[in-house]
Amino acid sequence: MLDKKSPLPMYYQIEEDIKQKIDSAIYSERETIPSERELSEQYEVSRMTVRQAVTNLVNEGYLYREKGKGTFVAEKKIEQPLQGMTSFTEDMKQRGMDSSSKLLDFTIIPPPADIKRKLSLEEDRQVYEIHRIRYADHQPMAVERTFIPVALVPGMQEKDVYGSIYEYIEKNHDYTIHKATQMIEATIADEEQAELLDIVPAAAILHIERTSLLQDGTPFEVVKSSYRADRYKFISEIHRS
Ligand code: 16G
Repeated sequence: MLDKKSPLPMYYQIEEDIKQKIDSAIYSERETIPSERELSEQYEVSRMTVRQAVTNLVNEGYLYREKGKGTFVAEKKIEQPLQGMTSFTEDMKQRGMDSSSKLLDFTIIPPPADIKRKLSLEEDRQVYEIHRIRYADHQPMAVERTFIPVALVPGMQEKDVYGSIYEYIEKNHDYTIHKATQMIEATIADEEQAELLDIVPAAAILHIERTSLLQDGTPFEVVKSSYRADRYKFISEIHRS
């Protein structure tokens, strides 16, 4: 129950109480929470106070509203550490989730100028352009556009990229994947991305671009991906001393 004498505002105490109920699965993921009327009776506060708490939790991604249906508990975001250079397949495996991909396109093209530069390619070199939707437990998490020099990985075919590209490269060539630089930027989904990711247009997405190197310093991929911001958060550990 709320502490009416506390200096903490009522709406804040309600938020904390609802968060605690989500954590302890009293309110389960994808299920509705009680209505505003029920909550205001339960906490003995006005509906406006309840609405403020619920709106804050919606804005923070703990809850979501569906028109005419009510307010639901959001699924917990996947926490992705920004250490260690892992593949999507490895990340999902570590979490005990099932990973899969849908191949949207697999072509060989002359690289666009920025890709050519990032992959340090000479004239007339071609790249694979691989466009995939990545799923975790059958839910779309990201769309990825991967560019890999054909000369580095000759003979790669569509069937080789349904699973892990990193596994394919390391198993079929004498390569060790070493490190990458990665940029993360906030954007909103356009119509196409929204459809592929099963989110509403203009929903928040995280645009990530990775350029990866082999052990000998050769750049072997540039990946442009769009991750669902409602399902992903990136965590980094930082040290001061
Ligand atoms: C991750 C990487 C992506 C890489 C892919 C390989 C990020 C943001 N992206 O999705 O750059 O190409 O893994 O995954 O982490 P795979 O080996 O399962 O195909």
